[in-house]
Amino acid sequence: MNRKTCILIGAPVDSGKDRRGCLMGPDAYRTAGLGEALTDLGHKLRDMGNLTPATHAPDLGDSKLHRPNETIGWTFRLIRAAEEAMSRGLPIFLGGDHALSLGSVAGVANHAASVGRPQFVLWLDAHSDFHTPETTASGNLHGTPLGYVTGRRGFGGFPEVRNPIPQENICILGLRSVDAAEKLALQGTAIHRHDMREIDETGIARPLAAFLQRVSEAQGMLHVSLDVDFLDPMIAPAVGTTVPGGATIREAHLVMEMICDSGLMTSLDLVELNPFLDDRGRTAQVMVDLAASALGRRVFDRPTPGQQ
Ligand code: HAR
Ligand code: MN
Ligand code: MN
Ligand code: MN
Repeated sequence: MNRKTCILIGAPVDSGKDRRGCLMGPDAYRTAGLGEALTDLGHKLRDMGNLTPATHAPDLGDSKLHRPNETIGWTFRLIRAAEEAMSRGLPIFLGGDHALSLGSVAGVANHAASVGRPQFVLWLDAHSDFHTPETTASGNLHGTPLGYVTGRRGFGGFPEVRNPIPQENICILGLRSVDAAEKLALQGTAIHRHDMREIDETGIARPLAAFLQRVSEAQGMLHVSLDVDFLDPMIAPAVGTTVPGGATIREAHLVMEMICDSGLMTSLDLVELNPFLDDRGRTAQVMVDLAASALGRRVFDRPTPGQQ
């Protein structure tokens, strides 16, 4: 893989849900050796430290949403951070909960538009995160980033999405927990989505290879958003929303290795790690190892199915 400048952007977003702890994520990734793993692979590293949200109105607890104003502050800040980092290297957003992706994805899409390339998004998650502030039953905005970046209505107070991601440019892998309202909304979309049943039946390589092929043909930019709960809770317990039946270590590394082989990834989110729930750091370590696979480490040194 060619050498990159990896830009670590700590985004200790903890406002996207009730349960606290994701704010410790960026430092857990650093402690688990993310920086060293990337420099060992020959990449250049810049660590921007941990960001803080833009100035925002106080959250007074008078909304059905959990801390909307803090999330709005984070979204403003992260859009700008993403735009700036994209012209200098490959940003890796260290979450923080998945509400950070309202900003990271909207920001990288602005950059892609500025260079005249289409933006694609690979969403690795048990959940579809396609709610809007109007449809969410939980009030947890970490369930809304794909709704926001595709330009769904109902995000009053948030930055305007200047470059919505076209639905057909999104692929979700790993689904196994989708709310009724989201399911209904997704049914009318062109978002590519593959649940664990399909992955069990066909393998994870087939839908991923088809998606990467489309990104490549369109000469697109590829943002990868890796939610800890994409993984099975037995290998990745440090997440507030565990759902049994997730990806195995082997499936997850294959996804990352195929992304690496494609040479297409231009930005990455590592989200939803809650170190408070971890078991001697092993979830942080798995996430670091997966990021390393996406950036050139060969864990299982064998040809990728479908590319032999
Ligand atoms: N769909 C549920 C909700 O909106 C759960 C969302 C959970 N999201 C995450 N990120 N953990 O994927 O509340
Ligand atoms: Mn998510
Ligand atoms: Mn999830
Ligand atoms: Mn395995």
